[in-house]
Amino acid sequence: MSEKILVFIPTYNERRNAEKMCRALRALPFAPDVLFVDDNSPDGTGAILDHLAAKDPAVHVVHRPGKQGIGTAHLFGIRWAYAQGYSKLMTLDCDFTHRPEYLPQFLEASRECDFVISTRYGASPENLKDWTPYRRFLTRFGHILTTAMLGMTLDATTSFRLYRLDRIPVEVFDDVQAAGYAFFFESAYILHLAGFSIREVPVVLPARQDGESKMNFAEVLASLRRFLRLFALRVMGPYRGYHQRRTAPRTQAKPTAAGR
Ligand SMILES: Nc1nc2c(ncn2[C@@H]2O[C@H](COP(=O)(O)OP(=O)(O)OP(=O)(O)O)[C@@H](O)[C@H]2O)c(=O)[nH]1
Ligand SMILES: [Mg+2]
Repeated sequence: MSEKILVFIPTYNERRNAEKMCRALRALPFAPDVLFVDDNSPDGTGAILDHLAAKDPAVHVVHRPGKQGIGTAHLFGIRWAYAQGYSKLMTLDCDFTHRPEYLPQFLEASRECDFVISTRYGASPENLKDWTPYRRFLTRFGHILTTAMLGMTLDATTSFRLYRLDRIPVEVFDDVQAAGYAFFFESAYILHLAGFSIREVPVVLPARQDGESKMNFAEVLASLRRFLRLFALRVMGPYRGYHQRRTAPRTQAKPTAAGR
């Protein structure tokens, strides 16, 4: 079966990155279709994206009326990709911390698994060296919580990933509730619990190239609350997620060692 590949990017105030990112993605050897979901960015990113979509039919833009959170944007992108019949969905940020040059490696890794996730912990020790100490601390703290509270070694807080939509049923994503940045570790946890096979691709992450971070203190608190909730569900009893609603056990694609 031929692959139908989509790259999804949420945008909020990415005026200086959007066009460059779109060009970099379309220049990849497999020339993926691209979907942007813009939350009515005050800096005019939406108009730039409309211009790009008007020039290239493989570029799609969805506008939402206001800032609704990075998690709901990703869920929207995932459901949109299923509805349009894509077999693989790659997701990344618009700020060039996630370099499009890695995507062919993701594609290669996806041949043997259901879900590919980047990891900042297997690459060079120089990784994250451009980041501010605060941002580096948040990322490392998130990783400590992922390991200690969810029992996963995956770099679960990253959005730099690939989902095999041809192998993951869309209902899996019904269990993801987080609207903000917690979407990333919650969705990774659900995929991990459900036994989907996961491969990790080591990446080096430079700091954001232009514009400002949207990761604020409210997002940090919301993530902490979600970590606690998932931890409570984990220790108090079976987590009633997709993996328990399944009627038949999965036979294809055995889970790999990654993240177990
Ligand atoms: N549509 C939409 N996009 C968002 C929202 N919040 C963040 N984004 C986008 O999501 C991606 C990640 O946001 P960032 O601000 O880079 O968050 P981060 O990667 O944690 O922070 P830095 O890279 O350190 O700046 C970027 O492409 C943002 O423009 C949102 O509420 N809605
Ligand atoms: Mg970023």
